[in-house]
Amino acid sequence: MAVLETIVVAFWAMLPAYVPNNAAVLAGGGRPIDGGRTWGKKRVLGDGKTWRGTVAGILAGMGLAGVLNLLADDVSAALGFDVPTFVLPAAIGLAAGAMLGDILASFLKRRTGRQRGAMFPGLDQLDFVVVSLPLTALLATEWFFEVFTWGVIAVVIVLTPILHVTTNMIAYQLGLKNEPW
Ligand code: CTP
Ligand code: K
Ligand code: MG
Repeated sequence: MAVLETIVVAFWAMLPAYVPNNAAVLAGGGRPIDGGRTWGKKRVLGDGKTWRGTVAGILAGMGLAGVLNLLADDVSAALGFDVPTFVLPAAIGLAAGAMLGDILASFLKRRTGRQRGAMFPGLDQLDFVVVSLPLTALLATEWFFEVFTWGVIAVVIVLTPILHVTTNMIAYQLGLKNEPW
């Protein structure tokens, strides 16, 4: 695979995992998942992980996978190489895995004494990849190994932190997010 093709395929395949976090920021609010409960005097997850944000994030990621499926033929024809379409278990794995990774990251942040919104470099940028890729490999094994070649995985690991930092800075500048990370 050519380098540009690898980058485009990686970005396309990861879009259903990228969008949930941003959708959660827009939709978040209401009842926190942990219901305000603490563990060892610290919140289990904190007020930044809500049911509304999580459900909206998963639906946004899965919805986007559906839209990309509709566009795939035209985009592939225009680019001269195939972008992948998403089978349902892959869409679920990418979207739900992204939200689950973010939730697990908050769990770790609270256990290490970080308040809601505190920075955790590395974890903040890759939490959703660490869970969404293995979950997708589990739920849609054949699809996963067809799309996520080593080259694509390498691009994802490099591209994701860059995109994450950029989108969060934009969301912060627009007043949608409380912190620029
Ligand atoms: N959000 C949500 N539900 C989620 C994830 C995010 O409602 N599952 C919303 C919350 O309003 C949250 C905002 O999106 O404050 C930003 O998300 P994030 O940066 O992940 O949360 P933080 O507030 O920084 O909290 P934490 O320290 O736990 O990451
Ligand atoms: K986060
Ligand atoms: Mg945050």
